[in-house]
Amino acid sequence: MTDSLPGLDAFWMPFTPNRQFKAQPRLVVSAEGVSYRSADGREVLDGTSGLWCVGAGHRHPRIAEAMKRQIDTLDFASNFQVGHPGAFALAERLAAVAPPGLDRVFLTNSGSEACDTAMKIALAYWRARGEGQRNLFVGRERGFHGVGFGGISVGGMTNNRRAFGTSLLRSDHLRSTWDPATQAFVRGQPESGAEMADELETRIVPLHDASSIAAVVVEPMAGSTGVLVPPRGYLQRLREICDRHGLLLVFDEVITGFGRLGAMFAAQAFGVVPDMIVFAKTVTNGAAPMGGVLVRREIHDTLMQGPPHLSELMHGYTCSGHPLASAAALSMLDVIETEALCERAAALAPHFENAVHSLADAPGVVAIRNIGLAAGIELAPAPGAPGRRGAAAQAAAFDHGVLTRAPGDTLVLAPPFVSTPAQVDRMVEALRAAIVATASLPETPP
Ligand code: PXG
Ligand code: PLP
Repeated sequence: MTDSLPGLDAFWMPFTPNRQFKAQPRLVVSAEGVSYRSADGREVLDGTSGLWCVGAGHRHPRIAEAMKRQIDTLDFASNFQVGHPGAFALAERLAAVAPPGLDRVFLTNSGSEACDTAMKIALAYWRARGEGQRNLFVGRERGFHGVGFGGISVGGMTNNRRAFGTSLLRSDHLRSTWDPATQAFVRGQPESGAEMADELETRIVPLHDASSIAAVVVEPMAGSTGVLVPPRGYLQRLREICDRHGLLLVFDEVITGFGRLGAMFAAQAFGVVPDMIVFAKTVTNGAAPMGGVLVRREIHDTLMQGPPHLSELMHGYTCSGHPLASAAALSMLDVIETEALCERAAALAPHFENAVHSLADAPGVVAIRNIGLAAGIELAPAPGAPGRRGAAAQAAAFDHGVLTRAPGDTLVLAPPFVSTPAQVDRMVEALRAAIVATASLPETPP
């Protein structure tokens, strides 16, 4: 198998230390259920659900069948001025499973496009209402909203902004909800900390004035910065403050959407309804690229104006609502329903919680966070080299047969919803082995 692999030089890999990877490549060549097969023939458990996408497990037969049927019927049609039934059917299904009121759907090809789309809808909405001065976005430190210029403006990951810094939109940021002093080994939602939301009302609104704020954009649970779980009541408090000051609230559910927290959306898991929900990833089980925005009907209706022969919103992507992605998403929604995937995720969560918290005594573990089927195990950094231990532990876990993610020195585990308790245990054992193996790294990187 290895002999037939291509050269590695030309592909500039996304969000990857390219030189290090190409010196020691980790390639997977096939997948089934919760496992990959590596190029050297080993089984590797997918502890990331394919970067938070593959909740139903890899190569789900129903999704594969739907996509095969679709490509043999209508391979492609754009949705610019013509349309195909799949995108309409999908939007209708999504509206039916969304929180009440969010029943208009804009489709994109990624979470990044979906974040930028939500931000553009917010700007257009306020202009349509004669409040075009509302152009400041409020995000949160350690928030990730993709890599578009909107997303990095409202995002709070400094490394993602630094190299591009001068062209960003106006933004301000709430503090992150992570408080190591009180939350280090809390299981699930921290009981205290809801008051962290008050900063929106006590600092940000007075500083900028509500009349300049277009929207507040947050992940209900910050995923890519290592699983930061909102304190109980925090999101409710954000909603109340937004209501008091007339601000739009956008939940970025690219990671939490479609079952990760044991409900279709985090909005439902936490009982807080935002004005827009951004989604991607699990909507197609990763089988085709797709993202989108669920929009409160009043926002949509406000924009349905202007001359009838002109687009109401000058925005869209060639592949918005692509037939193959629409077919994949429609069958994923069937699978979520018929296989009760949200319920399965919820049922597996307590076992998962116990398993990840069993790592508390592993060397150098300084915090463990979890909710639903997401967990972050934070390691003490190697002296003077933040991120190096995380990267080494991620590589070691792969050698021990589990794919994990390492933002900084945190190992993230996010198993497919269809994992068995035994598979979760194997994932956690491999993490323990990786944590032990990297407890003291040699001075010079190998
Ligand atoms: N919003 C959120 C909350 C995300 O998690 C995006 C937007 C962007 O989606 P696209 O489809 O444009 O990648 C994401 C993406 C990680 C990791 O290591 C997570 C993401 C991307 C890359 C790595 O957890 N999430
Ligand atoms: N650049 C050019 C030259 C294009 O013609 C288009 C779309 O037609 C785009 C960029 C945008 O591509 P997409 O619609 O796939 O986002």
